[in-house]
Amino acid sequence: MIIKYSVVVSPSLKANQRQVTTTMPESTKMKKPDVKIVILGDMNVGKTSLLHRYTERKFKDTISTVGGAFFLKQWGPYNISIWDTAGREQFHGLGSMYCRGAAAVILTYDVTNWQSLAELEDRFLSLTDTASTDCIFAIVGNKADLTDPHAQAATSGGGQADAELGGVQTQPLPACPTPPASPLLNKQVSKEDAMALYGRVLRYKGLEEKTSPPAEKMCFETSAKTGYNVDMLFETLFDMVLPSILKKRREGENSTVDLEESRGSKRTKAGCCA
Ligand SMILES: Nc1nc2c(ncn2[C@@H]2O[C@H](COP(=O)(O)OP(=O)(O)O)[C@@H](O)[C@H]2O)c(=O)[nH]1
Ligand SMILES: [Mg+2]
Repeated sequence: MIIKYSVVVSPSLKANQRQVTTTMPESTKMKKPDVKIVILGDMNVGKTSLLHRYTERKFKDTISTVGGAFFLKQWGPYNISIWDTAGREQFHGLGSMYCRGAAAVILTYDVTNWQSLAELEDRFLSLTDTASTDCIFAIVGNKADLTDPHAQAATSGGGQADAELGGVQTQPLPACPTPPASPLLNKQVSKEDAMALYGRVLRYKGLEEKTSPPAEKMCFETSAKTGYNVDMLFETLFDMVLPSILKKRREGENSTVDLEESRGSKRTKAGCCA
C-alpha cells in the first residue's frame, strides 16, 4: 500500500525561509515511518517522475515539481518513507534536514546530460552528511529510454501504454520494438562513469569497497517514462534497508524507559530523580 503525503511550499518566501507543511489524511496519521529513503539530484533529471511511476504506475510529461511529496510504502510489516525534493533543489534550498537519518539515498542523474552526473558530486553529495552512518547509496541514470532501445520497452512499473491510457492495461509491449519508438539521443553518461562515481561516493563516506554493496548492484539505469528498472530500483533498496529498520527497532527497545521503575524512584525538589 502506498500513501501520498503532500508537502506545501510557500513560493512567496525566500528559499532559506521556505516553510514546508506536511498534510496527511486523518486515517493515516498514526502510521509512523520505520525508515527514510531520499531521492536527490539536479532539477529535471526525473526524480518526481520516478516516484510517480513507482507509486502511481504512470508517467506524465508535465508533472508539478514545486509542492512535492513524500510517500509511505508498506513493505512487509514495515513503513518506508520515500522523500522527494519538492522542487527545492533548483533554489539550492535543500538543507541538512532533508537527508537527516536517511537509510538510503538515491543519487539521480540524466543519462543524456553529463553535467547532471557532475552535479551529484559537486552539489548533492555533501547533503548526505546527515544521513545514517550505515546509509546505502544507489546511483540512478534516468531517461534511459532516450538512449537505449531495450529501455524503450517497459519491463516493470507499468508501461507506456499505462501512461497514455490512464492506467488501463492493454496488450503487453514487444520485448524490443523495431524500429525504436523515437530516435535515440547521444548517451553522455555510461554505466562505467556511474560506477566510478559510486566508488568515489564510498570513499567520500569513508566506506570500504570490500564490505559495501557492489557497484554493479547499486548502479541502475532507469526510465520513468517506460517503467524500465523502476520497480527493481525501489524494491532492491527496500530489501536492503530492512536490516537498518531492525537495528533501529532494537535500539529503540534498548532505550525504552521502564515506567514502573521511574514511578518508584523519588523526586528531588528540582524535579530530578534521586
Ligand atoms: N524521456 C524521458 N523523460 C523523462 C523521464 N523522466 C522524466 N522525464 C521528463 O523530464 C522532465 C523532468 O522530470 P521531473 O520528474 O519533473 O524531474 P525532477 O525535477 O528531477 O523531479 C519532465 O518533462 C519529464 O516528463 C524519463 O524516464 N524519460
Ligand atoms: Mg521534482
